[in-house]
Amino acid sequence: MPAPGENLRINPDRLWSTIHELAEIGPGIAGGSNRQTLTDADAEGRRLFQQWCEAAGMTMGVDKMGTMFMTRPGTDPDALPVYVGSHLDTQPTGGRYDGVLGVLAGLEVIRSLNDLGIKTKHPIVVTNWTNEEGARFAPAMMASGVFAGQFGLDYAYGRKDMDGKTFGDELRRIGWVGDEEVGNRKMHAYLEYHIEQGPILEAEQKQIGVVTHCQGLWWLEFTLTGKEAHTGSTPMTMRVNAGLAMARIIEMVQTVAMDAQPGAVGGVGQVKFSPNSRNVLPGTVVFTVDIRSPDQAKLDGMRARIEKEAAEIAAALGVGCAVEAVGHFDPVTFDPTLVSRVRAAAERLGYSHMNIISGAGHDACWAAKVAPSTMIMCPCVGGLSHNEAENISKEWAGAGCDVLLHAVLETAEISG
Ligand code: HGY
Ligand code: MN
Ligand code: MN
Repeated sequence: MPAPGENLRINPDRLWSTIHELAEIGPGIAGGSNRQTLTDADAEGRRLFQQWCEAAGMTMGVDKMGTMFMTRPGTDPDALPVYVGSHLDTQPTGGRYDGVLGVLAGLEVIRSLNDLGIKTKHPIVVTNWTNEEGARFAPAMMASGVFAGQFGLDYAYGRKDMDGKTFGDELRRIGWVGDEEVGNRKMHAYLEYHIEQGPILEAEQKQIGVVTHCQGLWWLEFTLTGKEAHTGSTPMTMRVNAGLAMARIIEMVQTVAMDAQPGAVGGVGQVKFSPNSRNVLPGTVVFTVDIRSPDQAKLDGMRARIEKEAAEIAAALGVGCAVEAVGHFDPVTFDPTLVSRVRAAAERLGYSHMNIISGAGHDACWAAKVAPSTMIMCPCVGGLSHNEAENISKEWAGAGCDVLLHAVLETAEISG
């Protein structure tokens, strides 16, 4: 199968304007996005994406996790589709590009193929996975996880947000429960284009990240039980201080991650005090420890040490300690054939590139369980993400989308 010509490129202006039109839906307070999964803003963004795809001649399928599959037919109806995609849901203080770039780059590939009058043997399906972020409902990459058989549908439907609302009720409320069984679709291949969300590509002045692996992850949710008491009149020797235990555990997580260098991270992003009153010692503290490493043994060793030492810290303070793994995937190796196609496309198009391991988790990590999968990355300014100031250039966005076009065409096979 001849590779597409180096002059085959997408329309970067259209990609860029489409990204910023979607950003008008669920705007953040500082220029980014707040389009959390299963909110009204998420529903509005879904409808706009559906309109754009149907205008480009695609038809929509939706599964019982609300994942959107937008199909451009191939010339061989029996050929398994090539899937491209990412996610349209965002963090509460997210940027405009995390996830969105990959979904709308998939749409741009279809729009460009339509402009160029190119048909492919395999159908192409542009995918918007529900709840990639896991910010409102843990775990992250939830819908792609159910699709890959990692979580059951009932488990996913029962997950609750901080206000006690369930995933299932919220999906029904926004009217996006599809009729397809989750995971019935078979993929010829899956490709995901995403911002790096780290500083390496920009620092190395490379336009394209050829993603060979993704680091593994554990999300450990701790529930510490202390004794609610007056912060003023309770003597220090009479306190059962769950807040103090949390602080010591977070300090320990930092030590464990530093001891595991290089190639490990650990931290806490979300804490809930109850009753969360400024002059009441907390009765309960719930927080999630996020640890990651590309090295399986290192990742599991960190988990074991954190759970052991957290129990010791809590016991020394008389604080109850329970832990539940609410998110996990092992380090991922992406498909070597697809990785080579991405690298060859960057080379052919004249874009600087380097191999990279993804620091963030992505739906591609679960897709890799059921189909040959890989990722393409573009730099982001200062490596900043999960922050409203997340920023990329139109040139960076367009370069990665050109590479996606070429890798998809080689995989879906041009047929006229
Ligand atoms: O947590 C992650 O790595 C992804 O952004 N959900
Ligand atoms: Mn993402
Ligand atoms: Mn994200």
